[in-house]
Amino acid sequence: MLILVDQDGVLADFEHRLYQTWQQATPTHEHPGVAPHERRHFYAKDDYPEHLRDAVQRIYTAPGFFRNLPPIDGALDALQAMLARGHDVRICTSPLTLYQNCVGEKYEWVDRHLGAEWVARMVVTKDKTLVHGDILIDDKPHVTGARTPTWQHVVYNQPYNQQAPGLRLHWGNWQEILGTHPGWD
Ligand code: UMP
Ligand code: MG
Repeated sequence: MLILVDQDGVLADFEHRLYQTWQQATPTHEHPGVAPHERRHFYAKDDYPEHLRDAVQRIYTAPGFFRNLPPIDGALDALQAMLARGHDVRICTSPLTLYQNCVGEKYEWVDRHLGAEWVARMVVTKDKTLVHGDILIDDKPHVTGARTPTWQHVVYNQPYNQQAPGLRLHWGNWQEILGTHPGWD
C-alpha cells in the first residue's frame, strides 16, 4: 500500500510545543493558554479569544518553532515498521502560507529525526487530494481539496477532532487499525 502520513499533529507535536511556548511567553493574567487536552478547534488560534490570535500565530511562525517540535511517542518507530512491512510510506504535509520558517524547518525536522532517506519521502502540498495514496493518516477532521481523493482518510486521534467519523488511529493501536484494511497483508 501507499501510505501517506501527515507531519503536524501526527509525527510532530505541534500542540504541546505551542502550549509550552505560550506559557513561557505570556503573563498568566492575560490568558493561561489552552492545554492540549482542552483543544477543540483544528486551528489552535480558534481556541483563543480573538484579540490573542495574532499572538498565537506569532509563536508558530517564529524561527525555530517547527524545527524544535518533539516527535509524538511511537510515531518514528511506526513509520519504520510500515516501511519494513513493505509499504511505500510518504510524509504528506501542508505548509503554512506564512512559509518563511515553516517549510525549511519541516525538512530539517525530518532529516534530524528520520534521516535523508525520509527527506526524499516528503510531499509538501496545500492540497492533499492531489496526492495519490491508499491511506492518509491525518489529524485534520476533514481533509478536502480540488479533487476526490484516491486515499481513505484514517483520522489520527486528537482532542480537537473527536467529531470526525470513521476509523481513529494513534501510535498505540495503529497495527490493529491498519490491519483491518484490505491492502495491509
Ligand atoms: N496549523 C496552523 N494552526 C494550527 C495548527 C496547524 O496554522 O493551530 C498549520 C501548521 C501546518 C498546517 O502548516 O496547519 C497543518 O498541516 P497538516 O498537519 O494538516 O499537514
Ligand atoms: Mg496535521
